[in-house]
Amino acid sequence: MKSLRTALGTLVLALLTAGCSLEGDYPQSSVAPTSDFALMIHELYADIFWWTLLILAVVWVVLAYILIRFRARPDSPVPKQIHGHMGLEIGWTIGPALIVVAISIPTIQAVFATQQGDPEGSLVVDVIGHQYWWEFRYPDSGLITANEVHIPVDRPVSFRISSDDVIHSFWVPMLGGKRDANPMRIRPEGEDPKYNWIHLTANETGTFWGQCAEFCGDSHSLMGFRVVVEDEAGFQAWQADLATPVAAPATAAADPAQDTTTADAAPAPAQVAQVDPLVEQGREIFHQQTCIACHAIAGTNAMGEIAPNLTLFGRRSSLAAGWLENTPENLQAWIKAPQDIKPGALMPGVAVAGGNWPATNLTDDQVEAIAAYLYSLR
Ligand code: HEC
Ligand SMILES: [Cu+2]
Repeated sequence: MKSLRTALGTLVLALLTAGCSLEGDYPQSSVAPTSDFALMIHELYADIFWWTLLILAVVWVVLAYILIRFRARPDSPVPKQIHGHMGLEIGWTIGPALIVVAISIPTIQAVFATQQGDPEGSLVVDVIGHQYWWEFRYPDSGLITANEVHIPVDRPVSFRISSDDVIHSFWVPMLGGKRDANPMRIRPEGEDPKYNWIHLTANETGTFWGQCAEFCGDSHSLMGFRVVVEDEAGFQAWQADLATPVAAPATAAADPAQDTTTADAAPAPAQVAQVDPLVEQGREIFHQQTCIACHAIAGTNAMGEIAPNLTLFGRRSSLAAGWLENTPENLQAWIKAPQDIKPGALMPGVAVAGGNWPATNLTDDQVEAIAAYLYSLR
């Protein structure tokens, strides 16, 4: 009786926790496909799941029958021994082998289908893994961004995946993946670069979360990114904005609260005549600091190529490769002490050296101004 109660309690607990995990917003769900690629894998998974469940049900019914029908009764004789029964031995070897073959056929088909070449007219996006952030390049337009990549809905996209240091793995659970990012982009003279590819067509707009899925160092688990799937017009507008040097004209930092409400709806940069002195001050400091040795902002003297490109940075929803919400406060904390937020981050802080550059020794006021400036890049 006691064990029955324990068993029931465990079952209720299991159902409760399972129930909880089905509610709410799970941006890294791998059972909510939003692209042809993800759907193909999901269908394969679901098919195998239901067949497995059917097999399980058959096994349980047979097991229950045997347990009850042949249970030991008082004075029952020793049952007939069937050790080495030829028919049974062959049956339960061939049965599972057939099941494995049945599973492998659609699996191998899916493996080949997801390895198909570059579909005609697809948008190629270079995905380059770095410790611990993601770079995205559009070879057609020459545009570069980081940690938040935009793609159009209903149009084939080919992610060309590689790495600049160690092995990473590109994974956007709802869109598809995962594929290793290998450091084979830059090859010795005479050898071709090697890439892994993911070809997919997103069929829903929205922001999808991605994550590095291959252990790559201290902050591997903090190496996320976002994929923003937009309609064609929104995507074109975003690309046009990225191509226009946004830092050159004095863009006023409007009220941040107001900015967040309009950021998604109105992609055009706010052309406000009024100038925020804090932003101007931050602009001046940033462009005189070591920041520009590593970071680039289109149209300015910041042309570093070894750190996330900060063009339109203020529009990103996340900071530090998908790890923090992009707010002026978080931005200040990051500029002050990146390693406190991401162990091993290759960027110097106010008091600690990083990425082979000495500590910046910036004052709190300077950091606040730089944060205001970066946040105004929208
Ligand atoms: C040695 C090169 C280097 C220097 C100098 C440097 N950074 Fe960075 N920065 C990085 C790297 C690398 C990252 C990515 C860190 C990560 O996410 O792991 C980064 C990330 C950032 C990010 C977050 C970008 C994103 O998309 O999440 C901001 C903002 C930033 N740096 C601002 C600054 C500012 C401001 C300065 C100057 C005070 C500066 N950086 C100086 C290398 C550098
Ligand atoms: Cu990683």
